Amino acid sequence: MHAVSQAVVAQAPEQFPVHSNPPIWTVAEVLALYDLPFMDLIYRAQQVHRQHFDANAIQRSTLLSVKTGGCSEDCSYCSQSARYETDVERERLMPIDEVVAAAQVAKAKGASRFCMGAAWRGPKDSDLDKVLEMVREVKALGMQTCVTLGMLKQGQAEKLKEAGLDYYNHNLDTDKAFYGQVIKSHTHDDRLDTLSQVRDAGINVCSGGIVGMGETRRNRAAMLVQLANLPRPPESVPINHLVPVPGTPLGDLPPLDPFEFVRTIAAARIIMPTSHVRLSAGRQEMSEELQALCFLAGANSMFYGDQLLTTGNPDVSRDDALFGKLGLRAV
Ligand code: SAM
Ligand code: DTB
Ligand code: SF4
Repeated sequence: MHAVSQAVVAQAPEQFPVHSNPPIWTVAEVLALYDLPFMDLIYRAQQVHRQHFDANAIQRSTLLSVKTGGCSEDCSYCSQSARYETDVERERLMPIDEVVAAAQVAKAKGASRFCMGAAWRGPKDSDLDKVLEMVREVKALGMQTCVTLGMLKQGQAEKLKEAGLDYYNHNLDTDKAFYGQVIKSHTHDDRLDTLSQVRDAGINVCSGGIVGMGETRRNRAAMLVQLANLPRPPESVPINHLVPVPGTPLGDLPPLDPFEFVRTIAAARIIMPTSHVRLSAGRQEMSEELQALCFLAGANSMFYGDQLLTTGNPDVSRDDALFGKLGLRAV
């Protein structure tokens, strides 16, 4: 059975049927969560959240783009695809000492994890060797390490594990049924294949998606179901709001209704009760009140640092002030 509190079962038993263990979620069940009155949904998400986490603790990761732009892939949202005219300049793989210096700054500011991103379809073995060195050196600073390098070939995940990598980020990005409308150069199954290589190598899985790309609520629910029903749910689930980037095909999309965004966080929290749910891209465009609602809905991780990969993130001073106002603790 799903981790449903007795109180909620008593309120709406027909919506939350009994399941075998481990739970397999259906899209209909997750749509039923989305359909709950907002207050009931948030209450339920808080109950689940508090069963598994300290509700006042937020994990903070800092991102660094170690290889920017010029990517071969056709992802309609991405500033770094070589197929679109955006303001992002193509850069070479960053020297290791610069990466380590950035990680030291992130650690001093209070990030527990350092996530290095590369605009690749996947790493060449020669590039991977340099990333392995970055992982070793960042790990030696006492930080958790994460990389996001695209699709992996056989054997690459094992090398990352040997270097001490803690997390590999590889997002499903959207529902399998909507995937081909947004990403044209690889498939949802390709993404799943890399995720299973990462899992098999014993690396923690970080996988989530983007909302606000013109998908339907059903697509959002289906994406969450595809994540929750992986052989093991990801340890970390980033929920990104699309950052519309001028020059990309999705560059002028209007934002998703904020309550729909919060509902997505709450649904993720309920169906992946032991995962960290990360309030990810799009936070710069959110009010403090909306971010607080996301934390109330069960988000317990965020990107911390003035930059994401190529777009902005709230200044650390603003985030520190928000943590102070809400009594949140960084972990
Ligand atoms: N190239 C690798 C890959 O695609 O997995 C790693 C880097 S890629 C930029 C990492 C993730 O950033 C994407 O999977 C997507 O979820 C997110 N992302 C990229 N551009 C975004 C945007 N404009 N708004 C929100 N999220 C975005
Ligand atoms: C994730 O889910 N979001 C991060 C991280 N994983 C790599 C990236 C967000 C990128 C936002 C657009 C940009 O800055 O280029
Ligand atoms: Fe390349 Fe990743 Fe951007 Fe797609 S999301 S274009 S694979 S950097």
